[in-house]
Amino acid sequence: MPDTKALYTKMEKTVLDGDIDAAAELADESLNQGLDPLEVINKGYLIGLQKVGDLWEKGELFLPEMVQGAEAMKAAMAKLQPALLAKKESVKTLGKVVIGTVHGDIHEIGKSIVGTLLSANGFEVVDLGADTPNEDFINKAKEIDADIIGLSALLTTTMPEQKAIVELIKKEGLADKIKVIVGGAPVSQSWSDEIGANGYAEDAVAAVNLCKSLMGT
Ligand code: B1M
Repeated sequence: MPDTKALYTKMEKTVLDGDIDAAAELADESLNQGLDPLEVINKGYLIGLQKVGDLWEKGELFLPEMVQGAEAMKAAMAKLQPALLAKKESVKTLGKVVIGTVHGDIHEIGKSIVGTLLSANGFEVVDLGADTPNEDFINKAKEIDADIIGLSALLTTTMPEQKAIVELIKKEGLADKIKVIVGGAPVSQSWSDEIGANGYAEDAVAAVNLCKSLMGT
């Protein structure tokens, strides 16, 4: 019986060390062992990334090391994402979602996990990437006739972009048609209420449940 806990600890360390090759190799190993990719992300790599952020905040780690840790996390994600999508539960499209990280914010890992999990659960997802101009969300949503716009923000300084986009949607008279959900580490339910978004999700699983409930599924 493989020692899963030891594997998660090794994964955590690859992110702390910024070891891209080892992170990818361990992701392969976990897939070979048949482990759940979401659990692997949450219990392995993400713990490492959390620690990287904490150490950086304390000044015990420098920005290039935080970048390297994120690159290791992304290398693992590249291996695990196809496995997450392969678990697709529904053949019917539950709704169309345009997702991205807001303007001025280059954090993309959480948004990508949310987008992947939405796809895996039957949503049609267009991921606009990070640092996305506000109008791009609206234009893409109009173009594909989206039901939901998902806005990720990881910086307190970029949260106001979420508010600006909610206002833009109202100004364009699209609020009855397009729902807006918000998320990201500094975001909260009270912020969502304050800016008039249609919902807040704490993590990717909650985002799937929120989108399902907004679609009445
Ligand atoms: Co930056 N960074 N970073 N960073 N970074 C944070 C966010 C920070 C908290 C670190 C810290 O101080 N401890 C801090 C923000 C402080 C604040 O404003 N509150 C910070 C800072 C300050 C910065 C810079 C300004 C640093 C600098 O240059 N001086 C700079 C900003 C650049 C910019 O964007 N303009 C910067 C840069 C970077 C890197 C490039 C090095 C890298 C990002 C690489 C990349 O994404 N390609 C990076 C990283 C890796 C982090 C930490 C360590 C990890 C973020 C992450 O990916 N977490 C982070 C510290 C931390 O969070 N502990 C930090 C993992 C991810 C899965 O979680 O994104 O929260 P998260 O997503 C979750 C949920 O939030 C939720 O579901 C996800 C899955 O569970 N969720 C949603 C997210 N989006 C959602 C959308 C939804 C619903 C749910 O609906 C649409």
